[in-house]
Amino acid sequence: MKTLLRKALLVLIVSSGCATISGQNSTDYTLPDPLLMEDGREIKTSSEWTQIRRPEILESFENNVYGKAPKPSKDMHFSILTEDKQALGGKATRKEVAVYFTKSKDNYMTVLLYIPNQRNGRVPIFFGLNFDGNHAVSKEEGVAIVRIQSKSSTDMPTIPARGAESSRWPIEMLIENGYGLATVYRGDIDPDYDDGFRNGVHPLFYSNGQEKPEADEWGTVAAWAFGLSCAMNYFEVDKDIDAKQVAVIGHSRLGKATLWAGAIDERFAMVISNDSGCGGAALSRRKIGETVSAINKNFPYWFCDNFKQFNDREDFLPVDQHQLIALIAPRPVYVASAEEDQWADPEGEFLSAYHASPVYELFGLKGLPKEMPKLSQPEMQGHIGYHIRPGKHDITGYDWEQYIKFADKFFKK
Ligand code: GTR
Repeated sequence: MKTLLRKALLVLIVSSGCATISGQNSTDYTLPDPLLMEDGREIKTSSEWTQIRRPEILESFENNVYGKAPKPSKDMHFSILTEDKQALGGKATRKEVAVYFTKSKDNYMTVLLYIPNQRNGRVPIFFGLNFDGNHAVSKEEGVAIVRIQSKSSTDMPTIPARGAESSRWPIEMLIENGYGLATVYRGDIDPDYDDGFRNGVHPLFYSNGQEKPEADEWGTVAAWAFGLSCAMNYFEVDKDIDAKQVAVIGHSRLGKATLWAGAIDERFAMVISNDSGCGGAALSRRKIGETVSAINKNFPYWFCDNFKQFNDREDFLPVDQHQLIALIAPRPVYVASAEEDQWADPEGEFLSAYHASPVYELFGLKGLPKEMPKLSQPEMQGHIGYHIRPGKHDITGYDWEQYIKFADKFFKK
């Protein structure tokens, strides 16, 4: 009965193009309308969206949330470090590729790649950052243990065991389904602790005399997104990879970086957010679970400094996260939640994907229906997919099964 009442209380009023949502769980809020230009005019066509509204929203996210980042450098270059054509018992070719961020050989990230040996031509790939090092993704001895970063500026790094993160990366399942997998250790791009931006990629791009990013310049999430784009430059020259079929995927904080990478870099053909929560798929204005002030307090280096102006002032944010998802249109996007992951606000993740739908509809595509899918009932009929599964904050085999089904729809027509 209580749930019914709560549901009945969740009313959606569409007034002058803005959705005002009220419910028992969250305070009332009004979402900024993706289809209203800053001068108040309404967007009516997909070309108006692409030419006018999309750049407005993108710029606002850059200035207020993630910060501006450089484009991958023209001096970027690559080298194949290792190649094993008989990986996974002969099912795959495994490569490790150094992606140098600039002309220098000093700063690079290592892309670990698995390509199915049974293939006709280039293959679509799933690509995502990992938490603990490439050797933690795969149990194979041949994978190098890269420079694992410490968890803070004072701790000594501890090296996770080989395969420690392998439950999150079902490499064989992907290979059997005809997909390649590419992954990079987040710490290769920017270590995940606050060191005043002295390490990682930021200093490589400072202007003369600059010591840290400006208030509207990139934090760590944007740096990770930058790394994802750099890897994309490599995929474009690898003859085994179909660079037009790269699904970028990320869990949690890396899901935030993934959505942002998908928004700024339209070369990513599909974007998948797994439990990305605050600063990812979840609507900030709901203030449920992790809030803007909580995330800025605990991780002051993830977003740009300007984002801190919205601590406890979410309603003043010129954007909200449904617009981040809308920036991915018309490319397919998938948002997933876990029931016990209340910190990431599953309903807020769903609502944000749902409120991106009008932009997909401009392109004549289907977004999400209004009703939040029930547990373990994935919705993927349109270009926006969503599921919520039982269990904790994690990325599981069940999540991957849905992502493969969704990718099959678009990549294996
Ligand atoms: C939490 C953080 C979340 C999420 C998560 C993770 O501590 O509050 O925003 O990113 O970490 O990355 O696992």
